[in-house]
Amino acid sequence: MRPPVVMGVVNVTPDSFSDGGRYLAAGDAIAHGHELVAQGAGILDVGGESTRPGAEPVGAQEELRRVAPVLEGLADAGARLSIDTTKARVARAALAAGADVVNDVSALRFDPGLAGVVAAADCDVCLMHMLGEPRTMQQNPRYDDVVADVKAFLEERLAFAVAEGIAEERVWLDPGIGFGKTAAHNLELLRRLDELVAVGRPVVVGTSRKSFLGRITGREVGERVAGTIATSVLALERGAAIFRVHDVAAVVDALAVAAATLRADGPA
Ligand code: PMM
Repeated sequence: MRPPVVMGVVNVTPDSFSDGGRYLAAGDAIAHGHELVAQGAGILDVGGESTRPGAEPVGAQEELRRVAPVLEGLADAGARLSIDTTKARVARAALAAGADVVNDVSALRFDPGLAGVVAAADCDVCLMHMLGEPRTMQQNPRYDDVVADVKAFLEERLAFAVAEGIAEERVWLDPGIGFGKTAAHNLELLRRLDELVAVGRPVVVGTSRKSFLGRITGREVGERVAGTIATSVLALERGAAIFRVHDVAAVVDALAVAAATLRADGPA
């Protein structure tokens, strides 16, 4: 098993569900990114558009105004930089500013130009499952079999990416926890994550502070680190490779212990 990689979240948005508005000033976002690297993040995921349920879309110009100075300020932070965007224009500028991962919650569905940008840059790309779009995705989501449906979607998007000239080795897959899913759907995806891992690409999981953890524990958004850890450790055991979280220090420790236990080669 490869060591788990933690992707720390740097949201430069006024309205993200757990940290909206906290790091809207570039200087605050850059300082936060450095702090997450010090805590053990191997990747920083910088985003300028909220994808919370019901969120209104943001234009490319405003998104770039938010993320460009932050990417530049984090270029030498000591972690890989990922740009969380669905837009070709934002991705192209972010890659020029030092990002080398494109994290697209639409899995190359929203902007027909994005696949070409990724192919030309030969960078890594995370393709995430979402039912529909953020404005409407939580309105009565339904599946025949959520795991089979998500797997079929991700396989189709992987084939699309390859047909567009993206190397298969560059693609990461993500079930999109909370994106058009009930709490029961999220739990089933985590329980059967090995079925997505079986596709053969690195699997990214983002449970961090999400509302289904609040449904189970009764905790507010800032108090869901224990739930984030429980789900991350179980996802590791089922083969997840990359963990997108806000509470980096706690999750890094939890995953280090879990990984050592699974490998049975921890400290003597
Ligand atoms: N979740 C959010 C945003 N981007 N990207 C990936 N690949 N996976 C996720 O689960 C994911 C994501 C929403 O969380 P945030 O508003 O706290 O960033």
